[in-house]
Amino acid sequence: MTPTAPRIDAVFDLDGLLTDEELAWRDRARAFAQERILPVIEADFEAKHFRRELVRQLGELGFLGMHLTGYGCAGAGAVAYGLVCLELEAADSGWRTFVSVQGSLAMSAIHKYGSEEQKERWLPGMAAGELVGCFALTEPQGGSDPAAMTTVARRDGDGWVLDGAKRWIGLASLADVAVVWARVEDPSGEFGAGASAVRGFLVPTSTAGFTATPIDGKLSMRASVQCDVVLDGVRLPADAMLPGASGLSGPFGCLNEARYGIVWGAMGAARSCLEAALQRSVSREVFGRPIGANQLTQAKLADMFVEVEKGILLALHLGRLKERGALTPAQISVGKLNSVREALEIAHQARSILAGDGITDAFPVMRHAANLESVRTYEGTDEIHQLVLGRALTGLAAF
Ligand code: TGC
Repeated sequence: MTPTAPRIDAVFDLDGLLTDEELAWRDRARAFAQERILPVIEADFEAKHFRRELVRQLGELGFLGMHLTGYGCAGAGAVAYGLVCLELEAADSGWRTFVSVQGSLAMSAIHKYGSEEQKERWLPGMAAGELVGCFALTEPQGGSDPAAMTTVARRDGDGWVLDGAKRWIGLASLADVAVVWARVEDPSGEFGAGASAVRGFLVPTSTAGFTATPIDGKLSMRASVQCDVVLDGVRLPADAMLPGASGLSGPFGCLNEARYGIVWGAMGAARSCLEAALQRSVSREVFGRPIGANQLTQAKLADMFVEVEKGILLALHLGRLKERGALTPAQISVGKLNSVREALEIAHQARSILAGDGITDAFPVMRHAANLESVRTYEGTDEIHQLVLGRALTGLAAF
């Protein structure tokens, strides 16, 4: 018998659980990943290069804000969006991150909370990939506690002046518009329930006082862009505020969308690692036979396969809940925690099967492992999601 690596998605009939439309979205994303990202990703990761020219193609394919309706967005279902995230992240987490930041964070914020004028101004161009958005929530002291935000928005005549700093803001140096979350100094209570409510502002990045500087020295997400942002006396008109968001539930509502995409996306990175390990296990011989013929290797492959399949089935279940409008933040925490934690473990197991070759760029595994360290940290660390679940289980908040 000639050893060949089987297709893992044929072992467990996932396609049978998807509609023809969902499969078509999945296939378009897989083709884009294979034709546009995979041929260049190792070089881009090495060179710390983000391929801006692909953004329009993502727009043409309908992937940007694809789960939103109207304003040039595709109006696709949550499962279709998840499948696109999975296929992009199977190539590189940086590209799934791009789609998340643009669609789930920046566009979702405008779509959920924006005025009609704000939606008309920004969303069609963002859906087409002509305009890029970013989402400025996290501050330099850390991302886990947005309630400690120090960026402020002060009234100035009819408008606003923003001062503060943000960090780890994806796409900020490429962006045309930033969704900036700031604490409004509002003693009159006119702009929020409290004296210092958190509100969102749409900041054209050409506005004086807005600067975004890419963070260098990253050993993860090297083919994408994360920035330090400084807001130094940024003057905005009165209508820059998002009218529909008051308080932290505003940005958290967008984080829910992005975390949902990660539930699927991380399983793409995991699948890529498993495929690499599986192929190598039948082609690499040690002690006179393929390493995949050894029981210890098979045990690793079986465990990796079980977690990939479980993770995708969980993502699918959450997606179906989301399509029914029944998905809760605690359920999203289960998915984000599980997908990223298991994807990292799968990457580590795959690396061990690849042995020394596993640390090279001949295989995608170390790149995925490095990227997943970022994914584990952003959009709520493992610990944050454990605390969300701890609170849901006990009724007691431990933060
Ligand atoms: P608390 O301050 O008590 O609650 C504030 C309000 O928010 C509501 N809320 C949510 N609403 C919707 N969805 C959720 N998931 C929500 N979680 C909380 C809450 O009901 C309350 O509403 P209201 O109307 O009563 O004021 O916050 P909490 O105690 O519920 O939550 C604490 C904790 C630790 C869970 C929360 O702070 C948290 O999730 N922290 C992690 C934040 C995080 O994920 N940071 C990473 C950001 S990554 C990012 O910004 C983008 S990275 C991508 C890139 O740019 O590249």
